[in-house]
Parts: sequence; C-alpha cells; structure tokens
Amino acid sequence: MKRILLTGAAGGIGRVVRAGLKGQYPLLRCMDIAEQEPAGPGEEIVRCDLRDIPALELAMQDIDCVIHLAGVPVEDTWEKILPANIEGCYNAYDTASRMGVKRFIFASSNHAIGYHRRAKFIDNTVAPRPDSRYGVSKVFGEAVGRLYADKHGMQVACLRIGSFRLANKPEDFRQLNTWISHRDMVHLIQCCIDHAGFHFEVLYGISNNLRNRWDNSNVADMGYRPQDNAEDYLAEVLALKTTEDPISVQFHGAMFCGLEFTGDVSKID
Ligand code: 15L
Repeated sequence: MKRILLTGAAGGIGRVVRAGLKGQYPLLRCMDIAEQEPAGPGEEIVRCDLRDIPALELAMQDIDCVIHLAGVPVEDTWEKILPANIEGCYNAYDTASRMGVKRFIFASSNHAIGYHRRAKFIDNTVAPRPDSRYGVSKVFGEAVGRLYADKHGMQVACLRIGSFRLANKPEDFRQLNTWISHRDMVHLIQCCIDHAGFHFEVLYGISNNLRNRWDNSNVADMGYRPQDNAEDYLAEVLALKTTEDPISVQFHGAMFCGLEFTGDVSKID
C-alpha cells in the first residue's frame, strides 16, 4: 500500500493522522470539504464533497488504500447525517471499488454498539446496537464495507473508535475504558495499511486501558499493540468529578444513549 487517500483530513482525527503518516508512504492525498494546510513533501491536497462523484473519482485515481474519516463525527439531525454519513459513505466505498482501490479503512465508532450494557465485556462479533442516528450511520458504513469485501473483494477494516480527544487524554470516568491516544490511533491505522492482506475486519480503537471493556483479541494478528493507558490520568480524571446521567451510565455508548430517550431501560438486555 503506497498511495493513500485520507478523507476528512482537516478534522480532529484527520489532522493527527495526517501528521502521523507524513513521510511514511510515497503519496498521502489529503481530502476534505474544508480548507487544509498546504501540501508538504509527499502530500497532495484535494478539496472535495463526498456527493460529487466526478471529483471523488479524481481523488481516488491511482490510490491503493482509502482511510475514510470524513463525515459528521457526533450525534446530529438526520438532515446532516444523511448526506455526509450515509450517502457520502456509500459514495466513498462505491467510487473506491470502481476506481480499483484495494483497501478501505472505515472510521466506525463504539456508537454502532452503544446500547450493549456496559456491565458486559464485549468483543467485535456482538450484534449492532446503535445508540443514535450517528450510531446507525456507523452500522451502515460497516455493512457497506462487508458488502464490498464479500461482493467485490475489497479489503475492509472497520475501526470502532472509542474516545479520541484533541487534548490527548481522557476527560471523564468512562473514557478510562474508551480512550485512544493519538499515537495509538495512528499506529492502528498504520497496522491496517501495512498488513499483508485481510478480507473484512472489525477492530475497537482503544488504547491499552486497564479498564478496557472491549475485546480486540480475535484480531491480534492485525499487529495492533497499543502503548498508552488511560489509567495514567486517573487522578486528573477523578479531580474533574464528572458525572453521567442514569441511562447513559448503563451502556457502552454513554451520552448518546440518554439523548432523546423515551424508551424502557428494563427492556434493553
Ligand atoms: C465518537 O464516535 C465521537 O466521534 C466522539 O466525539 C465521542 O462521542 C466518542 O465517540 C465517545 O464515545 O467518547
């Protein structure tokens, strides 16, 4: 994998990944709908909307591997999720496949499985249980990935990212199990780029956290060896005295689970 396209390169994770991959591959083409820092050596800058297919085709020309980070990164209205995370995500996979891209790394999220009870230690084979419209869009992105892997032989890795924070440290008690550091995030993506070959993988994007509640062991051969541990920030996190609402605290997806909630918590096993 030599020629890499990074979508969402101007976003929070995108900027860190761009910096981390700089100089590692012959080409890092950085794409976003927003303005970006000018291209450095080995970089190209592309401004492109995920709904503009001809522009996407140009962006994906001669690309070996797409890292698809673009999209709405949190819960939002359906009017915003639909074009970016559903239509845009489909366009990214479909254009990549038609342009002969061999590998696709999709930024999924823990919110694809957010309504699993936090008391349960879960692995990457659990059924989808989205906790939000955003979570539904991540389940959709994983499903499209499965389709393009099985039907078209594209190698697809879906990263269920936990809590990536710009400050590069956990910011509440839950993040002691869901946090991923910047260097572990870059390392996880590099493992997916550099791997000799795979079909379809789902990995949790978390650091080596003592309180980790997500089991990545069945994808150990992806080479992911996280170095950071949220527990190193325990005193700082406790001092923040953060609290969670009574619904969110019961589920892996936390804050998105309590949002707009009108259901019956006892029915969510
Ligand atoms: C996510 O997927 C969001 O992008 C992020 O901002 C947080 O909400 C994070 O999950 C989390 O669960 O902490």
